[in-house]
Amino acid sequence: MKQNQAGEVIYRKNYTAYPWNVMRLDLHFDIGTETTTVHAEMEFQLKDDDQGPQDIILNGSNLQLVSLTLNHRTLDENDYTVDGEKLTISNAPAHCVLKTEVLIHPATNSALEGLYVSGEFLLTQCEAQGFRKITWFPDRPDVMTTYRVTLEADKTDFPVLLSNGNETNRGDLPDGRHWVSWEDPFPKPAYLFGLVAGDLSLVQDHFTTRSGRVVTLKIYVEAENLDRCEHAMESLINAMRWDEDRFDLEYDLDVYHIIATNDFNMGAMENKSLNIFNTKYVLARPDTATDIDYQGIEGVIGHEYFHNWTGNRVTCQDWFQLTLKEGLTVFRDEEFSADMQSRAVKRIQVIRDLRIRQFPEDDGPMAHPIRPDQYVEINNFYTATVYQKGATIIRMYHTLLGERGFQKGMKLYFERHDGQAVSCDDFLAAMEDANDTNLERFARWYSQSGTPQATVTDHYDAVTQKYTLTLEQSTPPTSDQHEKQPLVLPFALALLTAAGEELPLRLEGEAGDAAVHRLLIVEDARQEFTFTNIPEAPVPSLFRDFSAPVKIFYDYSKQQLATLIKHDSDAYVRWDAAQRMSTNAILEQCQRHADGLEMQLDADLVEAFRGVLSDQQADPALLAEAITLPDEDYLADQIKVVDVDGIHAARCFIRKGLASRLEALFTTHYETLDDGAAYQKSAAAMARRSLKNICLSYLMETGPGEALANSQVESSDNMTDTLAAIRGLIFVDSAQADKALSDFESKWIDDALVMDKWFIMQAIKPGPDTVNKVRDLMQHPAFSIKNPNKVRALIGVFAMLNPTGFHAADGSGYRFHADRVIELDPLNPQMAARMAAAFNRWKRYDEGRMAMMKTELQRISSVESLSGDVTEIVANALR
Ligand code: 0A1
Ligand code: ZN
Repeated sequence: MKQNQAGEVIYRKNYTAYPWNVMRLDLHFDIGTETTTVHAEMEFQLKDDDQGPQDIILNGSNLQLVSLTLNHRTLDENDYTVDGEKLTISNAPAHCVLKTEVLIHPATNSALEGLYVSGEFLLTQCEAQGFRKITWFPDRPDVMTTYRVTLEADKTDFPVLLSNGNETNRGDLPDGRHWVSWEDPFPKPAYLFGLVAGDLSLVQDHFTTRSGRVVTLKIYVEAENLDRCEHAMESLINAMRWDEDRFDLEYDLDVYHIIATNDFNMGAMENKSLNIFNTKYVLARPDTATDIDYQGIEGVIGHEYFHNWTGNRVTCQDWFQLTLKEGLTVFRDEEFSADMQSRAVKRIQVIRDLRIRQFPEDDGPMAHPIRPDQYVEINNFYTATVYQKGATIIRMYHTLLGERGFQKGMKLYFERHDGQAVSCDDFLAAMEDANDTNLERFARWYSQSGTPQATVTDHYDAVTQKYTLTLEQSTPPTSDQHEKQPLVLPFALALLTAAGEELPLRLEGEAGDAAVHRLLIVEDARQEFTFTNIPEAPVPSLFRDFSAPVKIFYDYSKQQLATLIKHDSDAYVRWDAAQRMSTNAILEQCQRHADGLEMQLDADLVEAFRGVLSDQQADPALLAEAITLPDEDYLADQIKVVDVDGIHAARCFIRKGLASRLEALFTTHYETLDDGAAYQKSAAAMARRSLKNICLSYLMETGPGEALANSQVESSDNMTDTLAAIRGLIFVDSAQADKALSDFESKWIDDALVMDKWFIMQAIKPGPDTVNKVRDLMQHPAFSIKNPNKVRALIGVFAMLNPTGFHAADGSGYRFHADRVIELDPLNPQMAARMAAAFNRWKRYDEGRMAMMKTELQRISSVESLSGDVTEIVANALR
């Protein structure tokens, strides 16, 4: 039975503590691929033992119950009831030991939740509610206990047997079998349980913590991937050191495992000392992984490692508090990446990601606060809102309190709550108390959904030399919430002269030294700030470093934007100014396209880009960001009714125009950066590749591009350059594209991760014909609908990153995609729900497309025994 098929809504306000303490859990697994036998022994102690005997309620899903004993007495059906996913044992004494035996079937588990098979091994995924697919247990994060686990299996098929904590013993058994036992001394919730059994190869290193603990680091992969673990190991060691240096946090066990699997619904999972990773976030070699992949690995390895404190040592009281661990841990991994790479570039990537992925959530049918108030299926709430917006809320604490104040708050949080399951309120209270401050208003960020709009207007009085900025904030109603309140906005700003000088900022009535960069705190719906001694009408540099996650409205002139692009010392503001200028230019042409007028190239944009490309001082990676045009979905978000083809046409027109007007500059850069030097992993080398390849992408629009791309395919010694060149050839429909693709295919046919890239390159190609290509590719031997990476690469990319394909006017993209959601649902409801979300914003399109998308949503919703996961997404979309 699927989770919550009944569509029951769970409310945060109904939280009640579990009445029992679980004193310990002993598990014994008799491992088999077809059938695994699970023995569990748990000791219960009633929290309030003044009461008489009470019921024990346990969760279980798809378990074949063999036996149940309570204090050595075998229970029969008069002693317990099973109702759906709940097992109730009536009138258990205040202290008791419950033993269960169940059978589970890994080989037929295609949902990849609970115990399942991947290649030559078995593994588990328990977050959020997968432990109930393994054995009967109170599967909720506030029930924490210590685990002792014994794994027994055939020694040839399952030489490696792993679980959480330290290995305590092992031995051989008759008939070629063996066993290994594990003990995790740290009490943990069931969602952090992990088990791995099978034939895996090992890469090993060690890290000595500041206090002298020698930690063995083990990365387990399939044998053919042994030469692709170096970067992951280095990232892990860097993460361990960084957490000591920056957060004063040390690792707490003698061993740390990472296991890489091709079959995983998400990126990775932080099981205590037994992290399980999607191979995408472990395996890398210069010829198989791009620079983005390398950065992703560093970030995700960091993320899972940092969970050891923010998530594992202190965990969540209930799933509504998910952002307590996720927002905080994303903030930590962002800071880690910023400290390892270029802070400015990382910041821009994070902001772009938030705008592209999270802002649309606020504007769609699944809008929710970072701490939701209700859900049907918790798996649908592993969202950009909980993760990425959650991280921006943590960043705002950091901005308001400063690094020192923030770290004081963290310290108090751990002092108070180590070993506990707590709520976001506890985190906020620790920040307040450590800093002796009141964050009551700030707490609204946890309960209010939606993207606030900050509208800035200004007035300059040349006579008094006063400059007044007025900031008005409001949050538009969202699908889940109509009334909105003003929020606390950290408002970082500077004022620039037309020549780009930063002016000293003194508010009316202030004396003393004046800083050129100020952090103001906005709390009300409308606030005015008057600055004195301002010698000329300034250019405002607003929400520097994106100090609050808001949509910023200020009516910049082109001249002002040009000043910011050229001179602002804040990388985000510079980048944002360039994005604004490009966005305006593209949307203007989109309008002309709609009006049947000829499109025109904006001369100011050309000059601004020329300026950027002529900057000799700047980090090449920042230049690359600045000249990357906003993507089509972001552009679509800026207009009322999405004009899919108009946006595509206008963006292509501007790209082409820029390419031809600035061909000489692009060429010079390309030639300088394409220096024939051997691949290097450094941040500087990555920065150079990023600028080189964005230049190549422009040059593809003009004469020399094709030849350059062809020779880049030939000479490349790394995947970043290879992919950039092939993608370029595909986009311009080069006669060489097919050959490049088929050479790539023959070379990498046996490599699952690299073949994902091959699928992506084809699924992302703009235009209404791509749907047919995607349909054909589903028959390719390297594709499997059961594998989430393949589904994301081919189906997900087509539906979410290919607007002119998915939204083809004849509805073929929609029909194809709805068929895939329906096909996936019985196999893997979590993945099906993620795919179904492609239709979420159907109401933003023209009537024809709206009607077709609605039809597809209705078709999905009418499928018999549709999972709770997909039902929640589709029902919300149709509401
Ligand atoms: N806690 C993990 C994310 C995760 C969530 C659910 C999963 O399976 C359904 C797997 C991983 C993280 O934040 O990395
Ligand atoms: Zn996480």
